[in-house]
Amino acid sequence: MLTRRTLMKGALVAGAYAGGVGLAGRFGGLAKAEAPVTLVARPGEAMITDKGPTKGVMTYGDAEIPPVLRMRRGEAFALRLDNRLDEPTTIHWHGLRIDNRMDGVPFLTQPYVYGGDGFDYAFTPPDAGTFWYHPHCNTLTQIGRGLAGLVVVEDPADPVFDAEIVLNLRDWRLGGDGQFIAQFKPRDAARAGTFGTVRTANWRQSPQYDAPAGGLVRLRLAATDVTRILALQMEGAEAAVIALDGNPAAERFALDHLMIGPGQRLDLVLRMPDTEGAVAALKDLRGTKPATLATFRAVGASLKRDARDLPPLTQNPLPEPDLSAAAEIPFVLSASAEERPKDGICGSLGYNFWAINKVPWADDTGDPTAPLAEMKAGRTYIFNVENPTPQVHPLHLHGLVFRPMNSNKQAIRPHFSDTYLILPDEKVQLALVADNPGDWVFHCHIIEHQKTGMTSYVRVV
Ligand SMILES: [Cu+2]
Repeated sequence: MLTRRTLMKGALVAGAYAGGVGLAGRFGGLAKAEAPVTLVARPGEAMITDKGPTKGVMTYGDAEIPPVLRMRRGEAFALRLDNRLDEPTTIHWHGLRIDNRMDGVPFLTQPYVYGGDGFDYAFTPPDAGTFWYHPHCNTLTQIGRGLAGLVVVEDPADPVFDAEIVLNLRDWRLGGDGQFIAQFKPRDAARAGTFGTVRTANWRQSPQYDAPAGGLVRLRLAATDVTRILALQMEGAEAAVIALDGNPAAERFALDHLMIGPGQRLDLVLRMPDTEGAVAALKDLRGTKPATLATFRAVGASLKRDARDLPPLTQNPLPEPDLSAAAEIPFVLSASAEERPKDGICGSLGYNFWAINKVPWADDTGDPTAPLAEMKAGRTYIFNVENPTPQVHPLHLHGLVFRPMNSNKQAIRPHFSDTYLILPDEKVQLALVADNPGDWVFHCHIIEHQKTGMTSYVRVV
């Protein structure tokens, strides 16, 4: 019997593959020809719960969910943002080491894009991997209501998988009727942030994807939520991490309660069960109630692959820090408590609860504070970051990549990243080469923390 739910599930599984392939043709193909792609930011509605459409959603493109934008490493990509929202917006390309003018931070790197206006983004991604895109204006509302999509930068030399599944992991702040409720509570913004009420993967609650039995699946996932930190585990199948935050892991390792925060990405190799119909589940084990984020069902006769036969990913051309000649810069996170104007062009939450080096940043204004540091292009720097606050903070640096080192709280796998999840009472060093000129924002990616002061920027000249 066909119920509405089975119809939706059927459409969803078809969409997982058709969506990927269709968009590769639409975006990847056009980008190769260097014809501009237009991406419309617009209001909409979406079937997130079984209570009927959620109204007041914000999305990109024609479909309900923002498209996966596919690019190729070293090939020019161009996209025109067409803003049909009735408020200003921009696009930030999270993790892509591109020209500062394309970074999407209002005032600091580009003008606000008002409703009815557009902006042309054009760049050549230097690194392959899994990234994402989102606004950098009125961010709590705009990401909270839907504006977050994934970017896949392909490298033709990467190993071939039997399937690829892209997962956009996020929550929604919805009431029992499936409609938006207040996006945040001030007392929670001063703590871990305000949590969503409905958890989704690709805007569906615990969706199921089909993949070849015994096959190797490349699972690309991004934590795009404004608040929630995840502890990920795969049940019912082997899964190993092959890339962290876009860049290949030095050695692959089993996925075992791995914590990732807003802004972070993981690439996994999932070895599907051999038995047709067997189901593997991606779970979040953080917090009191474990959640199944998505499931993967084995279909067909087993391909009998062995994950050990998979060659490593191609390395990205990342600048290796020269620690013998590094200058050190201190960054101390702290709490703050003051009111602030509620009328920012890109939205204000009305408070400062947080600061970096005791300065709460009035972000999204035309009058930012001075940069916290000025770095000379080509030199190595070490950010000595301290978190004396009782909260975990996913710290994101635009435009540059760093190597985390020497934490007093956690073992660090050698890798390059753009987002570091710093624990309470942790001190860590982030080593980087300042090889990309411009003003680069450094902020917490728990958006309520970002928007209430935990934001700053560094300048590379
Ligand atoms: Cu934070």
